[in-house]
Amino acid sequence: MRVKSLPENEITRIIIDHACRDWIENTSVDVVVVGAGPSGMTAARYLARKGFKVVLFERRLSFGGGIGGGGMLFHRAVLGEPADEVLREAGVKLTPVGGGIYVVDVAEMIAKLASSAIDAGAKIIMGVTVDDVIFRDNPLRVEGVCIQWSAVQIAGLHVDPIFVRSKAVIDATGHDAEVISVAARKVPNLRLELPGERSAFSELSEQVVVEKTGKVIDGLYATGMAVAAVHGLPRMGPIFGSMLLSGKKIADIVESDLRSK
Ligand code: 48F
Repeated sequence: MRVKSLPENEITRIIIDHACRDWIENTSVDVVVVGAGPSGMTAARYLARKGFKVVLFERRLSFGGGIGGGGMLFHRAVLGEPADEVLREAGVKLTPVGGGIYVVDVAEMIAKLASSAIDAGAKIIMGVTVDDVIFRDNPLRVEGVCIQWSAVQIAGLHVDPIFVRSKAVIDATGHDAEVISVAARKVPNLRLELPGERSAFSELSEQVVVEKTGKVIDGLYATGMAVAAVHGLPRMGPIFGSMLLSGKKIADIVESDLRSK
């Protein structure tokens, strides 16, 4: 068997050519999702499936956010109905444990949430950190994000970011609600204070995180644990139903806002 290959410079040229095409295509999109955890990948899947142009930026070089750690590194997660439907649609195997609760394997959940978002048409770019928003006033609104290579941030280099414009930005960054936090700090007149999440109360939190999922200001939305940080809600630990349902709900809210414009 002869394995085909290329001269080294050709490998370089093809990579840079195609990566740059992706970047140029994604400088202006319908929706930027920040964070490839359970809520972000779910939101990206449903929005792409609805026909929107979606780019998801993830700081790390891997998918999944808090899924992979399961509960204290035990590689299983639980979730309750009706969130099982979100995983069933992605082909994840669910084992019922009674009372409408299911247990899943975290590696399978990560892989299939990511592949279903990509198959639906969402573009996921890893190794990119969103470090600020673009805003406009009269009326006050968010119109995109500032992005930076995560490696530049980790190295502590002084490098200006670049910009991606969008009709909607979804903060799916988890417990610290990083995008909304920076907007609260740096956008004048927003008058938004983030109380941060509270201690654990899983049953309550699974309910209220989904209920409170929504718009923060025009163009800026919260999903997943970012919702708990914005509204001062309790944490729930390794039960993931609300993360999936919050991602699905924010996709519906963004769709309705974008279609009514
Ligand atoms: O933390 P994460 O999994 O967020 P989530 O969707 O789910 C929370 C659960 O995993 C769990 C829980 C409930 O069951 O308590 O913790 O709310 O995923 C957030 C992702 O966002 C990335 C981060 O690396 C992670 O993969 N991220 C965070 N900040 C940024 C970011 C940023 N500024 N730019 C890009 N990615």
